[in-house]
Amino acid sequence: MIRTAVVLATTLLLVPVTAQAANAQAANAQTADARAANADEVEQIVNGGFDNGAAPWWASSGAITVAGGQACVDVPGGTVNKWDFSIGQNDIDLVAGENYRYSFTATGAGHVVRAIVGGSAAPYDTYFEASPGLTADAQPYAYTFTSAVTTGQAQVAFQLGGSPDPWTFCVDDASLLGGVPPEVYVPDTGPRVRVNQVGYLPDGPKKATLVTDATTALPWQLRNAAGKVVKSGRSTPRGVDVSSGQNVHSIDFSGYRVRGAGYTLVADGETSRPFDVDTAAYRQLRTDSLKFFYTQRSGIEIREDLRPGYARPAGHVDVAPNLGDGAVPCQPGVCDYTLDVTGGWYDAGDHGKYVVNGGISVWQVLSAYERFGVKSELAIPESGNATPDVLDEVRWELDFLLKMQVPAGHAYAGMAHHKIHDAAWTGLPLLPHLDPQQRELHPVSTAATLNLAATAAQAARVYRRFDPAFAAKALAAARTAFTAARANPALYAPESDGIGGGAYNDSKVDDDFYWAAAELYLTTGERSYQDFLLASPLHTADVFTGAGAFDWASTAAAARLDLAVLPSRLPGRAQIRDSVVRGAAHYLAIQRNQPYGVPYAPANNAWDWGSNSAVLNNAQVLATAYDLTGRSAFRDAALETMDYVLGRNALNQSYVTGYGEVSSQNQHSRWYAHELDATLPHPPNGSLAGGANSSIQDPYAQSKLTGCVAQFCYIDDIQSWSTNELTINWNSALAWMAAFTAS
Ligand code: 9MR
Repeated sequence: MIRTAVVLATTLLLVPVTAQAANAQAANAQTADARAANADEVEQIVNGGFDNGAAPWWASSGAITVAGGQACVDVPGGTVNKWDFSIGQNDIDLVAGENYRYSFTATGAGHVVRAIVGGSAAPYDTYFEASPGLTADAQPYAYTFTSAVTTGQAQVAFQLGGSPDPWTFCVDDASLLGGVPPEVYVPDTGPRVRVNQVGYLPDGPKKATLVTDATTALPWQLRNAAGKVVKSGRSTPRGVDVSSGQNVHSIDFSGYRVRGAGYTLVADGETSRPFDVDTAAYRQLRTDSLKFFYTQRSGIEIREDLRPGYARPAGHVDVAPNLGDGAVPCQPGVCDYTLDVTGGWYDAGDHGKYVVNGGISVWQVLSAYERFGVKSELAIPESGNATPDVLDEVRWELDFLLKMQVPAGHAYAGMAHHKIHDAAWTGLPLLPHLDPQQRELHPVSTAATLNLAATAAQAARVYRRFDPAFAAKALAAARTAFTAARANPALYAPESDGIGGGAYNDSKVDDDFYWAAAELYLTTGERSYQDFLLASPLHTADVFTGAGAFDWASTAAAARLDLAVLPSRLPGRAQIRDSVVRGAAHYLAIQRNQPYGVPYAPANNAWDWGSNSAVLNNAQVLATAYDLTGRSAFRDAALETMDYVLGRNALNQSYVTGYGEVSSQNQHSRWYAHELDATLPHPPNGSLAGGANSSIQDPYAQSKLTGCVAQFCYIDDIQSWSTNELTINWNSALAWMAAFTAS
């Protein structure tokens, strides 16, 4: 009966399960009755108690058996996606901004089900989802969320597919109660003294942030692992920090330089999480952040001996149920050929491969190589050959990018397809080799073509020493791509093309033209590319005005950094260098204003999707200015940025898996889906989470974080794809800055 469900849900949510709770049940029942009588809380599900047979519930196939007041279905084995078999109910009303409590009792030993509230017709948007692991006994489950939509056509459904073997699912007391009070999610942020939980460089800046109500300076003490006070001082009150809404002080113990582990900082009666004063962890982070890319590889098995715990069969190599990337057709009507686009890196937690995002990632890792000569041993299949591991790793992606170029003899020859991914979004978890979806090439785009031109030109320069034939092939492809882009300068990937994969829409390509011309010029020294880039209005523009200096969509700063740093005979080098230094000064000023030491302050305090990469990319500008000027203020500012990423932040957690006492470990990924399936691993150490995102586009984050202030708009849950995904372009930023810090 529905009323029973209300009582159960209320009891479970508000009162710990104790004897007291049982005694309180009658009182709660009265409260629930009173609320129902006030009509504040309205049940949206019909016959959720299955007291009147099964209608209006439906199942994908087969009968719903109702016995003993609960409903059961036989779930067939051998399906792949969760939604391949469902039981649900349609015609549910939702009102935007209203809070709902979704609760049910379910049985299904060992099976993780996807319980959703979503659209009942294409495109089947998900408004809320949870993935409870069921047991052999009936257990109650309850969740509260805020609807982002108003509709009369929602559905509640239990998606039960994806098991190789048949099993039985039973459900009772299904309830979707509207008008409930919002659930206030309070993150566990631990001690109020916020530090870089990994460590500070012995000769680097050492700053911390204290969250306190105090408005006057407070004493602090630095303690070593034995608890002995080794330094002390007084904090600096900073007022209310906009990025967190907290009243904070800053603490500076840069003068302390003695190497060691297990230090803590004590202030206002709180003891920070422990940290090192050392460089060793950064050498490891440089390696781990680069090792990330091997486990993102498509088209090759991941070897157990190279990545213990992360082995998996090759993904998308034409072995069932994969349809494979060996001969991928275009979306209907887009082209009449197929391409072999095997290989490359999966972009993120999805199975898509995107040229624009591949481009900036390749550029940044190769840039780290060009700047630092990274020689890390990455334990990849190619280790031990004559080429540095980092270049072998990037080659895996470059070969894929080259395959995305339209061959001669076809329409748009020389242009690059924007992306290749599944026709429809796949669910979680789903290992790459188990993806059954049709793969499709999407139309060519100017942005993708210029990403190919820029990175292939850069590759021609970097790989010349190791593989002249590949370098020549890459340069030819880059030239062809640049010419093709000039002939087709306005083919834009649209925002609407986001089904089954990300859109990566980009209709501003003057930056990509500038970047491609710059890389072609730096590699060839040729006059035509020089003339083109000098004529670009971007060449003399301030390209460091964005909240983040560059990203997959905005690449002018990538060009500017390379033109400033790499040798060339380009006229006006001094002005180019000055522009980078001025850009860095801008981010330095922002950082000094931020009590958490982050060189990032977006307009309206609206932190962007993947803010951690914006933060780290800005640090790359700071680090480059240090290279150009030798000014320690820039070096320290770049180093201090790592503090934010590694724990000196409002949530008191590191965003890099395995680094720091508390770190992100449930990033959104279809194969590092430990949170959903205990037999799968967490992401490997050195994986960066996207980070705080004020727009919280995913339903899970919305259910927990609605109303959040900037830094608090993050949750370490696999369902939160808008705050907690991992991607190649975010890890490339981490790798660059880890290399800088380690050097
Ligand atoms: O990183 C991308 C972010 O800048 C965009 O705002 C967002 C929405 O278009 O997409 C992000 O990229 C995702 C991509 O579309 C698909 N793979 C996962 C990426 C990270 O979430």
